[in-house]
Order: sequence, then structure tokens, then C-alpha cells
Amino acid sequence: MKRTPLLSLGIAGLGAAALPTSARAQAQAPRTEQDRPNVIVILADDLGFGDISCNGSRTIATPNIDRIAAEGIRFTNAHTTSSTSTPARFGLLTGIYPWRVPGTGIAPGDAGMIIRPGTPTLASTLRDAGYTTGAVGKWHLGLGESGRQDWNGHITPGLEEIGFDYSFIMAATGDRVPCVYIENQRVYNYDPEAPISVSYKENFPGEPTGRDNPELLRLHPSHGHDMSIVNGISRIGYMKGGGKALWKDEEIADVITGKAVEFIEKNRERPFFLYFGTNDIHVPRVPHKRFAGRSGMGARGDAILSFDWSVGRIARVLDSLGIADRTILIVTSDNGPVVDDGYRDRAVELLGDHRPWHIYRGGKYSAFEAGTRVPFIVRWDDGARAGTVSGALVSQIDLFATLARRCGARIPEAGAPDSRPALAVLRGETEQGRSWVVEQNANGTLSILSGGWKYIAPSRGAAYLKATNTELGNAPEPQLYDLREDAGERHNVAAEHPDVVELLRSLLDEVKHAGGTARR
Ligand code: NG6
Ligand code: CA
Repeated sequence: MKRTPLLSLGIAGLGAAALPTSARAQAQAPRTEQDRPNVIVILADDLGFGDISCNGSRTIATPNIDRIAAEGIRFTNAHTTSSTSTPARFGLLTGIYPWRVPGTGIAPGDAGMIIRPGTPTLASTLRDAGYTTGAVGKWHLGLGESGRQDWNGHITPGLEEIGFDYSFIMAATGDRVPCVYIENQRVYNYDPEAPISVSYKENFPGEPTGRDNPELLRLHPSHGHDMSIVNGISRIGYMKGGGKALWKDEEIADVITGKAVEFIEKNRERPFFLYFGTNDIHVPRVPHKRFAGRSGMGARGDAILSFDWSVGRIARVLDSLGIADRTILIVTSDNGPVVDDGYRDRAVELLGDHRPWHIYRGGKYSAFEAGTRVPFIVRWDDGARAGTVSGALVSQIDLFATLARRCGARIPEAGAPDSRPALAVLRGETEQGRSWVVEQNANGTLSILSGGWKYIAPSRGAAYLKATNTELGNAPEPQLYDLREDAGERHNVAAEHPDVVELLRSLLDEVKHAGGTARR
């Protein structure tokens, strides 16, 4: 508490972010063909900092993820922009803080395309630089026009319009309809005998629901999730039809990992970018039978093993194709962990000594650290600093500018206004990370981390989400935590450090008013 690190921050800290994008683009040296590594981002869903053994967990074994960490750089102070999925993914793919853009909250399954065509994305930027780009797995950023998608035809605008040459996706989440895969903007395995209708307003006449027909369920909701029944599991939203196109939850990891592998194999000869969002470990957690019961902590732990398997499968295909030394592999998570997220899958009862949150407070949805401090591992194509552990402050918001720089891609003038290149940091050459990181919780409360402090802005949001047993981090008064002394955010020291509160409040204000869409 005898520190004055903030004195060097403030406007100076913000300066680099305000650098015009044209200046950033000019700083990029031209690259040769060999100097364009492949990029794979594996984005887990709801995987907590404490859910992987390389982050210190002794209650679960994740050997495949640990291997990537041993061959790469493992970050211990890395943050997503948001403690829920849609905004976190929006930030990662656009380099724009989601709180700048209305409509980036948790999306229903019939949300329209949230990244409007014309917005530069990491995919479009790499595609413009000659990369073949693909997105596989969980999407959750909307598709087509809100509520008016033709699920029986071509859905547009889709991923092609925002930079992906290939896509094989789940529209939203495992627990939201429509429960079908969508390949290149058409339902995969489409069944003409069972045309698809989707509604987030009302049920279709005669269709069973979890609420009215619990006898049809093999997995029961604990809260919400009582609408249409697909594969014996009730979901959020109503759907009718689908027939043979409907997914089987226990096969999702195999199907999407298989499609990711196919994409890699097909594009092995040219530079590619693959964004692979796993369904694991989101609810409903119904892992394949080869993982069921294996973790000893129920479906949630089994889903972690399934996720670890997916990472291993991707790593092994890079080995067998001989392209690991031409590929940057990133493993991270969209937001922090939750144990009961709406199904009675016994995750709470069987958790035992496992601590998905590690030492941190809160969890998914929260402004506290467990919500946004996520696993983050980068294995470089050239093997840079293999096995390093870095405590540098980093954010997923910087992946866009950093990868663009490394891959010789030019960010369009208005692109990725909040993203800054952090190559030396992400390559483990320095621990001088960001001077600040901004993040948001489920109801949009903003926090800023800087100089070992964390300030959570006052908010009228609920303090506690009872259904998931999560402290959301909202409070009507300002909160200040000294993360170096109090990583668990137990003691609000705002009253003792009004000067720090004021500095961080004004820094946050400055970030809010600088850059972003306002500069477009
Ligand atoms: C919540 C869901 C939760 C999960 C979350 C999104 C209920 C009661 N809860 O609204 O189960 O789907 O949204 O999770 O419906 S995320 O990781 O995709 O952001
Ligand atoms: Ca998530």
C-alpha cells in the first residue's frame, strides 16, 4: 500500500491507445510468404483460471493444455473484456470494447448479426493479407436479421460478410435454440422433411416444453432452460423441426473438433486463421461417453477433460502435418467459471475441492477477478520463450492488433480502435504489459485495473446472482481493491485511498471518451 505506480499513468498510459491507426499500420514491416504464420485461437467457454492443471489445479488433469503451456507462454494476469460470452467474443474479434456498442449483451439464438458487415474484424484483416479464414464451433454473435432468419435457406449476413471464408458454427450456445450446426450459412445436414422454425417469443402449438413435459427430460433445468426440448434436454427459446439436422450434445466436441481439423488439413499449404470456439465447458454439459464419469467431479469436470482433448487433437494434427513451427496457437476462455449455470448436472454436489475460480472472487457474470481473469496461453510458431510464465497485464482486446502485426496484415483505418499491438509482451520478452485494462460484468458495470489496483465503478446492478451463486461485484459506492495484497478482493479500500479512486475513475472516463467508435 506504500506504492505510487499510478503517477506514471493517466494520460500517458492512454497515449499509445490514441495513436492513429494509420500510424500503427505504417509501423508494420512488409512480410514475406514464409513470415506469415498460421493462427489458431481456441476459445473455451466458461473455463475458469483454476480449471487447468498448469494454472495450479491439483484436482483436474489437463495434460494437453499443459503441454501447450510448456511449449509456449502462460499468462497469469490475462483478461477478457467481459465476463459473458457475446461481448467477450465481440471484443476479441473486432478490437472494439463491447460497451461502446449497444446490443452486444448475451445474445438470444435468433439475434441478428451483431458485428455489422463493414466492421473490420481480425478475420477480415487477415483475409485481406492473404490468409484463408475459418470459424468453427460456438458463435454467439448473431446471424442474419434479428428474428427474421430463414433457417431453411441461406442466412445472411453471415460470417462470410465479416471476413470468414469458411464457417461451421452453432448459432448461439448449447443451451439456446436452434440446436443445429450451420455450415457456410446453411443448416448442416438439412432435413427437408423437418423444416425449422425458431421463436424467442412463444412456443409452437403442440410442441413439448421442459416446463410442461418434464417427464420427457433426461437432464432437468435448475433455473431457466425450460422451453423447447431437443435431445431430451430443454433449452432457452422455442424451435420446431430440424429432424436429422439436430445436434446430439454428446457428439458436439467430436463434430466441431473434426471440422476444425478438416479446415487445418485442407489449408495446410497456405497461411490460415482458425477461430475455434468450443462448446465445452458451457451448459448443458453432456460430454461424450469416453469422458463421462472420468473426472470424478461430474459433468463439469468431464467437460474440462473433453475440452483438453480438443486442444490435444488440434496440437497433434499440427504435429502430424509438420506445421506446428508455422502456427501460433492460443488457448483462452471467453469468461470465467460458473458451476450451476441452469441444469441439475450435479456439478455443485460433486465439485469437491476443485476451485474453478482459483483464488479469485466472483465468477462468470461478475466484475470481480474470477469473471474476467482467464486462462491464456500462447505458443509461438518459432517456439519463443517456451515454458515461460508471464505476470504481465494483458487483454484479449490486443489480440487483433498483435496478430495483425505479427502476420503482416494492415489494419484498416477505422479498424480495431481499442486494440494495441503487444508483440513483445505476448512473446514473453517483457513483463511490461498494458498500463491498464478495462472490463465489464454481465450488467455492464466497468472496472479498470492499473498499477496493481482495481477500481469497480459504482453501479445499481444486483450484488448477487442467486441462481448461479455468484457475487456480481456491483455496489452503489466505488470499490477499490489492492490486488497485490488482496487478490481475492476482500477489502474495499476506496475510503483509505480517495486519490487512487479519483485517478482510476478519471482514467476510466478518459478511456470511455477516447477512441472507439467515436473516432470512426
Ligand atoms: C444466461 C443463461 C445461462 C447461459 C448464459 C450465457 C439462464 C437462466 N441462464 O442467461 O445458462 O446460457 O446466459 O452464457 O437462461 S455465455 O457464456 O454464453 O455468456
Ligand atoms: Ca461463456
